[in-house]
Amino acid sequence: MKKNYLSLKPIALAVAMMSAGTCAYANQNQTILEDVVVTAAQMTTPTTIELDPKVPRQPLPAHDGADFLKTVPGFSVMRKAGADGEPNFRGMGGSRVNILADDQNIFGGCGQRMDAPTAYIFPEIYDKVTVIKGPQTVLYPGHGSAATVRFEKEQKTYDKPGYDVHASGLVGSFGRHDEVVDANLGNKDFFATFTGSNSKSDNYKDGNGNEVHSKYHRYSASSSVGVTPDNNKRFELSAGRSDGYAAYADRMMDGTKFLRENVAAKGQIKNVSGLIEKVDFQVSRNTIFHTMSMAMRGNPSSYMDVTHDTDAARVITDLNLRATTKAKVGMDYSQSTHGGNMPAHGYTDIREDSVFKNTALFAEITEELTKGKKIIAGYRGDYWNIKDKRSAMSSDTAGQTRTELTNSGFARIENQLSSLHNTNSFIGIGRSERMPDYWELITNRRDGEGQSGGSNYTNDNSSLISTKTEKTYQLDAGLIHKSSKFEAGVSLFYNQIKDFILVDARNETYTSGQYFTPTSRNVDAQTHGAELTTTYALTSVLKFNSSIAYVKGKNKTDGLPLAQLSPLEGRLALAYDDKKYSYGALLRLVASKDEVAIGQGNISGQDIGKSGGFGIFSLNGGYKPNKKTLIAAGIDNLFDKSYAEFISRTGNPMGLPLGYVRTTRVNEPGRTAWLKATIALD
Ligand SMILES: [Cu+2]
Repeated sequence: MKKNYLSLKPIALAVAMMSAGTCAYANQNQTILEDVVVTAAQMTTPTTIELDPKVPRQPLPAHDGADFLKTVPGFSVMRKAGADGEPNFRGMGGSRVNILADDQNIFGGCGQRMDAPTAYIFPEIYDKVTVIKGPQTVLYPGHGSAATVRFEKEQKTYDKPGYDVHASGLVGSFGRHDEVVDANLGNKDFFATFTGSNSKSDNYKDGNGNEVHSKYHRYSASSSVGVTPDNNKRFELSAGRSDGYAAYADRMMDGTKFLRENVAAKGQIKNVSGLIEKVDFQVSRNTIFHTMSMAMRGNPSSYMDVTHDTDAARVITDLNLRATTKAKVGMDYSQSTHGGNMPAHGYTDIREDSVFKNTALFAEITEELTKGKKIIAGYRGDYWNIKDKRSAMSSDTAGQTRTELTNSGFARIENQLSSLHNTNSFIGIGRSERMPDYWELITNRRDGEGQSGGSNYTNDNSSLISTKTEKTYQLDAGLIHKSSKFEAGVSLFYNQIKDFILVDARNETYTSGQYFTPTSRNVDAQTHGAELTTTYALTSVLKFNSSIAYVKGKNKTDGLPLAQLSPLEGRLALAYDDKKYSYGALLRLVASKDEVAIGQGNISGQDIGKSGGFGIFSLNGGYKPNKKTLIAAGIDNLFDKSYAEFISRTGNPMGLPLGYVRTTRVNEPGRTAWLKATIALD
């Protein structure tokens, strides 16, 4: 009985605080101070969360896009080692979370999924990160069914000669050090930006003191130059390059090259006419060259290279249809070519294996019904053309092309409540039709046939034609309240997923070949859940933050729980901030997980087994000697607890260098101390 009471306590407390807060502190306009060190991101609007990637976070994220999202309730990250984790939102992994850098899709290249798109994204060089929950937008290429995450650079423009520079340096346990600079300058006619980042870490140790094969190094540089002929026009050219390496604790090879090169041309024209408020357009090219090898384990001759090149174009127009009606309409085009070699089998040259072409038209319309009440609806149609370029020896759909039209749409009502002050609510329905991705169609094999006799590759079992599109029908609802002493956000969702693409690697019926190539299976699934965040100002300098994330789901076809759903998680944080000094404490509580579907999951990984609950305690502090400088420090996992997340990869399999301990899952880092200094010059 006592145990039940304890486990329900965070929810009960949060609900009690919500009701107390709404009555006592309604109708005050002042807002609570922002976090100095972010431990749980609060909702910005009922459907979105906006994050400032230049602000320190706890626990200390790896310098990549996935780890950065960990502070958003509902996100979990599958750990492979020190960097390059896989983001998962509400139990949905892989391409269901649409990751965009400057509204461009960066697809990873690795068939074994070493490089999620977020492995190529260094958050701190961006100015804003926006998470849109559910299928409640149709405006972006790659259309995410579970969430859309935009990493954006906000181009600064100058009326007179000026500059803005953000620079930071970080040192931490396990030899970690990061250096980041984001410099912008310009005058009324021109602007230029330069960003650079460098991040390095040695192997970390888990709470038991065991070293994890996890060292990494990442570096990036990018630059853009542009002209602003007048206040309404902006044209820009940009280029960027990043590379690095990362050791992996969950497999027999490491990532020894992650080269991304990017060029883009962008333009914006505002106030074109009374009808056309704004036109944005861009063309871009992203190339990935990734190498996995055993070089970090003393065997450089064992390696494989993969390439993934994406050319894209996009135009979006903001229209003022009437005083109360606004619309965004646009078009996306992309073409992605994937290739690779297999030196172990004598092929050292890169051969193309597939080309994905996508053309999309989209429109989103907003109608203001009355003051504070609006309806937003959108439609996106994507036309797909996917060609299998493998040889007849490695695919029984060699030379074949699949074409498909996918339809996605949503409608929601947003309402400023008259009964509760400073409170916005929304309810929306959405349908998202997701084309299977490269991994689901080309890397994996099809369902319904036995093992192909121990052959090297998927051979005669291509899933190109057989794997159906995934249709998500989702109801989203939310409420957000902000007043001077209390803020709260609740979001709820319920869905039915027809033809959910389950990656099944349970046993030899579902896998084949020396790489245990798993199957892409269509099953019917259902998930539901909620996220809840609250902030309560105890005094003018002391506040209490809490968050809860919950998701539950089932695989109806197999009569099993749906795999890769994170357990219930809650965070409680106390933060003191007198604008010069700040102190914070964070307790993260994760429940145990008994409902599992071992061997099933998504392109990132599958369920390993049940997992136990844990609580992790962390501390942070900050010092602001002036408005431009912040020195922040933290100790994550203060009590050096040994633990692993439920969503994780199997730890240290065969093939690791001597001296590493095999664990069921890749263990999280033990006690980690860090110090970060940030300065802004303008
Ligand atoms: Cu790889």
